[in-house]
Amino acid sequence: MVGSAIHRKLLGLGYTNFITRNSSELDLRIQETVNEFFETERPDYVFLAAAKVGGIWANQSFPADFIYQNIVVQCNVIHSAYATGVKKLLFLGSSCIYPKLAPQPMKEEYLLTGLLEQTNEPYAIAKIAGIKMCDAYRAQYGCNFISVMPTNLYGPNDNYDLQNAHVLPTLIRKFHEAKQNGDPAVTVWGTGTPKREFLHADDLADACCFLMENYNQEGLVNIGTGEDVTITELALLIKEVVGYEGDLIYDASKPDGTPRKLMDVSKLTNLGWKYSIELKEGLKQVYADYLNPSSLIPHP
Ligand code: GFB
Repeated sequence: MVGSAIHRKLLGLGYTNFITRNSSELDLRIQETVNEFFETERPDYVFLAAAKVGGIWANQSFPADFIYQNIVVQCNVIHSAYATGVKKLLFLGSSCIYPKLAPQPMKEEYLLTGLLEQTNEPYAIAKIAGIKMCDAYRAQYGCNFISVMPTNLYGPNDNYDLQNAHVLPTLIRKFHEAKQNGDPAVTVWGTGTPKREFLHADDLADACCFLMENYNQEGLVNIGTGEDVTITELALLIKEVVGYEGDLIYDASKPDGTPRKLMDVSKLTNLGWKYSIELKEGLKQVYADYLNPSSLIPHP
């Protein structure tokens, strides 16, 4: 989802000289393969969007996969980027790197000031390692490697799996299927009270290109809207967009996760960037994509 959005954005900005690989063409978990790829292709600029990602259930169910695959992919790519003289690399992290009970909204300097949320600690630790690796290569070798922390994302090419995906695409599918089947209610996990911030992948891609062109410092930059909604508010919005008439029921046996993770986006705003796709508008867009997947631009 993120890689294809960045590719679309760069095409729109007029860039033409791309080197892309999908996961079946290049397995970033294998160090030798990654070294060979960088030695042969010699990219100048790298967007490291590849990651093992998933929703709260997937993070809880596959903690070993989340910590191992993310650490090994970013180690291989960041080190090869250094070894082959990449001019600049942008590493994508996640808002879950911040402490579970961080003051809200969360500023970049809250990193490593408290305990992490249990449901995604292995993923968060991997992403924190990626930030620290970029900073270490900058400090020791002078590499221009930057880190950006997106909030919860959605957009074309999202994962709609009922069990392992994130809340927004899963609820689109649940409401759509309930409407089609005439089901009386849709099940929402947890209590519905946690708050989440949602950013469209096209806005994220726009911010990544903006930072690739304009930001050259250590540390991290939050990318978000600076606005959040409760899971119940999100569910009601999706219900409206899908046109479902039934009820919501809550499954308290499922985890809520962190109570709130709203990004403080003042660093990015001060650099001159702001999101443009409002949540309701974005939901209408992705629901249209969901209904007509052939309209999607293929993954590069
Ligand atoms: O999007 P989500 O899976 O992950 O869940 P996180 C967000 C909230 O939505 C939780 C609730 O409180 C869920 O209990 N929820 C309600 C649902 N209904 C559903 C449903 O049908 N499916 C899902 N998946 N959730 C992930 C992290 O956290 O967010 C990752 O685990 C990463 O590491 C990612 O940071 C952005 O927002 O809690």
